[in-house]
Amino acid sequence: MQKGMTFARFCAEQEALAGGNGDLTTLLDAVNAACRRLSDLVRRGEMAGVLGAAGQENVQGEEQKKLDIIANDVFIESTEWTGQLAALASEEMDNHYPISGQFKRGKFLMTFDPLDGSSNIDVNGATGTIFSITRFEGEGTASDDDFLQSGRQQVCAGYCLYSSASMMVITLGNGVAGFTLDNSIGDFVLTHPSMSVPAAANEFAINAAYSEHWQAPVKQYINECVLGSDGVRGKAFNMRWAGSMVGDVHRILCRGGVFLYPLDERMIAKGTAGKLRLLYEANPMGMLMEQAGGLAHTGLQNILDIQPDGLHQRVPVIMGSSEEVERLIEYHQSQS
Ligand code: P6P
Repeated sequence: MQKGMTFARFCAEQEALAGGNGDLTTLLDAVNAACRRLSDLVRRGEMAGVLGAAGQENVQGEEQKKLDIIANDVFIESTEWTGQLAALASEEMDNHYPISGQFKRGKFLMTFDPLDGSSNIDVNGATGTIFSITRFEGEGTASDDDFLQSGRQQVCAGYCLYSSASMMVITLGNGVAGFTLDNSIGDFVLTHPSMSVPAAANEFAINAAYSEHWQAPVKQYINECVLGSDGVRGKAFNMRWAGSMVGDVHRILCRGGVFLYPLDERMIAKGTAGKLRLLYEANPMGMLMEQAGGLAHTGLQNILDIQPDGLHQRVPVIMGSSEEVERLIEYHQSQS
């Protein structure tokens, strides 16, 4: 482990390498502080009185936990003052959050999922915060439409995983690095300097409760994995499903695998294109996967190439080890 390489120093060096002037590092320092505050709240849980339902739904129609709302407020409060943001948008807010008159506006837009996997919070399961940063190309105040940029436009993407350890994982377009929260100094230190997804895998992540609704390409892929050594794959597979995209993606970045939240017949009947959201789940995780040598796809299109049409647009998600994603793409394209 490179001694003394803190998150702040890493971001400053990476931004300088990309020709930046330090503004992005100023913003990421604030994201670091937000995630450290959230790590403490998640860790203290019931002792901090933050568990349980909030008694209301978000724009997605999902039951909000108290910590969903608290995390959203902490993230805004920790970053809006930096002078680096034009606006913020989150899973928990119907529309964007403009930077108000008291704070200087900046040239970045940030979308975030303040507490991904929050249904795990009351049972002490893995949760996380996901963030994605793009440039504000407009003049004056930002609008919802300014956020509608493809994943290729991201200047930075990352997450903070709250699990047995709290870890920050980030890319500024030059590979993926992981930092572990060292509580003895109260900061994230570099522990995984260059995260890389193995091309081959023997582990898949999908919610198998919905198997009857899957479309043929996904059914074929999963059935072949389940047949293991006796089937066409000729090797055994394992399954994991964390109930938190951050938890599953982190495991895949560490040891390979493929994560699927595909389009299914239920969604088609409801007229939706998936469960996971493009701007603050699929795009940031997709950038991290590609930067780590993996792939992120819908089965028919690379996720990072999608031109968004709404803040809360949902997309099918297949991401992880390149050989597995390529096989799923082939099944989708040959059956479409
Ligand atoms: P299900 C969490 O709500 C989330 O958005 C992702 O983090 C996670 O992968 C997925 O939904 C879990 O969905 O249908 O298994 O509860």
